[in-house]
Amino acid sequence: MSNTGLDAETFDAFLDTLKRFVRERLVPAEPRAFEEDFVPDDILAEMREMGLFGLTVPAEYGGPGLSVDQYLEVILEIAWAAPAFRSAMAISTGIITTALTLDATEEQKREYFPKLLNGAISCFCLTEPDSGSDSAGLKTRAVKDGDYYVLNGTKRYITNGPKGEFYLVMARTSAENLPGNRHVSGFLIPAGTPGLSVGKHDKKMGQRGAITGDVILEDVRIPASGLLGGVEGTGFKTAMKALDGGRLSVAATAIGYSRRILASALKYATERKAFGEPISGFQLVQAMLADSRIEIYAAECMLRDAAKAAARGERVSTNAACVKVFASEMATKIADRCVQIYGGAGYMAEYEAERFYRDTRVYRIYEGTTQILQVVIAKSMVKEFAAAV
Ligand code: COS
Repeated sequence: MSNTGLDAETFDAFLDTLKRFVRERLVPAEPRAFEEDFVPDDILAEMREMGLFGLTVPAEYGGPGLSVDQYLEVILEIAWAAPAFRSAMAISTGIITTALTLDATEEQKREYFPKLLNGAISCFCLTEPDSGSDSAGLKTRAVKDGDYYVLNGTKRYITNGPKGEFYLVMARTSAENLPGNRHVSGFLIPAGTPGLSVGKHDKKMGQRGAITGDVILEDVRIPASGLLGGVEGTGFKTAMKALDGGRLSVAATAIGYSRRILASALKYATERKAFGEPISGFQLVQAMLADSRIEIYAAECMLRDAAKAAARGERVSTNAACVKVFASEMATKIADRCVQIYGGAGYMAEYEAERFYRDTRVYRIYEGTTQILQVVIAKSMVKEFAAAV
């Protein structure tokens, strides 16, 4: 992602258009996205038309080159709609573009950035059946064979897996674990490569339409030019750097969706009457509304602070982890309060409060669980302390 981004006027105009698009096109399309378990084709075409998949492609490769802080404002807006829409585009604009920008060869950038600008759905394949938090423990193997690599393994819970147009696959290029996790390398693999197949859409607790699934590699033979950056052993660091940005994006998603959830709770509270008056007049309901507003404001401040630092080119691993933990934990609390404010109706599937409750739960899990991120934060605190004494 660029450090400068679009000029303020152009960006503000784009954000206004996007806000309208989210409310007028995405929100009304939610029932269809749930029914089809993916973004409906016509909406996907409109998202591509708006260039949403290539927003962060750097200007020197023909993209608008949004800066990190601008990009996160986009995510805050998209996340007002059901997660399906953000999920389809944000792997391309987030983790994938970051990984390509930071670590791809020139040839890879020239091959893959145009695909993103054309709206390619992409996938980041790190997690496996036996490795989630312990991402360096992956088993997928890439073995060099002349000018080729041959990959074998299974990737699990891969966002957009069943619909990917290309995949960034993390695999081990050494059977043994190496210091600094240098046994992990990244590979760019187009869909349709023989031996690469995808599983069914996973059945999940929530987030209907935001699809995940297995990506299976059976003797997938790719030219050595598919090795990310052309160097073995750099994949883990690429993944971690890309995940720093990914965590900011998940935080923005959790905040954007929390705004929607709170708006829904507030509307219901002003309409629903009990004891002869709207329940928004009762102080215990007001406390739930107010606490939610306070937390959203705090999370927005954290996000914008970390985003500005990232846009200045600073490493934000610790603060990205802080805001991801805070915003994801917050979103589940706000969704819980929303159910409480809806009361009996909140437990019924026909009201949106029930869906919000299920949808938000995963924010505390994916792209780093709260517990792994606590480890990341504490480790960096100890390191800073040791360096200071
Ligand atoms: N930016 C740049 N470099 C980073 C980095 C970051 N954010 N995080 C780690 N590194 C580097 C380290 O500096 C180290 O390099 P050196 O050997 O040159 O010093 C190397 O990567 C190994 O780092 P570390 O020793 O911290 O790795 P660990 O094996 O201890 O793993 C955790 C760290 C557990 C934090 C990591 O595996 C992790 O984040 N797991 C969660 C993964 C995840 O989010 N999965 C969700 C699925 S992806 S959708």
